[in-house]
Amino acid sequence: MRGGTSKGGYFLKDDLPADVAERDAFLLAVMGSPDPRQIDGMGGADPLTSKVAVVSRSAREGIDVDYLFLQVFVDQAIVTDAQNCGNILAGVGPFAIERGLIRATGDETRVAIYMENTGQVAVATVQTPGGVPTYAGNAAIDGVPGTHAPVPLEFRDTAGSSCGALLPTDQTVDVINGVAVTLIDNGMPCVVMAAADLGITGYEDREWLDGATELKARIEAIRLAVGPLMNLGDVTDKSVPKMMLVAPPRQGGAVTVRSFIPHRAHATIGVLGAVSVATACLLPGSPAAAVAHVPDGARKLLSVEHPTGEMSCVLETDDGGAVVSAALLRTARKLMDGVVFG
Ligand code: NQM
Repeated sequence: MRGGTSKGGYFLKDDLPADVAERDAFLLAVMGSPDPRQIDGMGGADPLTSKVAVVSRSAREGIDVDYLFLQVFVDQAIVTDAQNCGNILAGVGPFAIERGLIRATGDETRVAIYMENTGQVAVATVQTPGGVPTYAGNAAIDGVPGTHAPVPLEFRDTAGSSCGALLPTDQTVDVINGVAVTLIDNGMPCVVMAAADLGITGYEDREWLDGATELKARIEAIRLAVGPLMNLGDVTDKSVPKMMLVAPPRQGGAVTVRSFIPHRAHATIGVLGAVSVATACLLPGSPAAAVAHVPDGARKLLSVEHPTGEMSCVLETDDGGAVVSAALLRTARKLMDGVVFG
């Protein structure tokens, strides 16, 4: 399925080996990793198309399904559950209905999803006219051609999803290797820094960023240094934290972002990555706040501009200005249904 601007294999948990090492070996073979071209598998030779959702009926109170996200590295034999994925999340509701894990409840079905990677809950609303998921509709998201059925996603209490606190160092700004950064986790561990401080404009395209060897080495050095500070330990073989380079908006939005996830530039931006960057924009004195245009009011629409458009995040804040919930629009599409061989 395509979920948001990513694509992956969606599996029923019971269809996969229970043993983690066996499961991971199978998934590497399914995707064709490790190989930069993933020629012997289903992966698309890009971290954004080498993803897996493992879905099961939930035994948790008030929750419909459990979702475990797995990132299958393209060119290394690594399968990691150290990150969540809000784009792949968009396909979980329709998949669960298609596979009979839950029943549609009318023309729209709200699906409560427990995200096992971070122990948090998201609610997805799936279009189910006549009790059947539909993928056709009028919703457009940047980074995906055409229009599809809307899949709104709502998140609550995502602060500290993997790092234990919104600001794991308790500070809005840390200086790492001479660069001012905000270490933040509002659903996704992120390092937010001014693109200008890394010597770029922040408006470069993905191809240019992927070819910027020296810039990438500098960013990776910062990433490895902050891993332990963010309670993530040694992040050498992990796909977090995500590295977010921010600049002033150019299309009337709130902020512009170029993200490294972490070794390739993102074609758009991750869902929870965008929530985390948007949250950083609300922190006075942070590198993001210095470039962002933040609207007034407790309910804020922040348009996060990325290499191929924008992603709109609706953030609800409390009296103290802390973000209590986030909502975003995604779409998803079933691409094929069948048997894959590992
Ligand atoms: O941040 C890519 C994606 C993601 C993650 C990544 C995501 C999120 O776009 O919630 O969606 O950051 O590796 O699929």
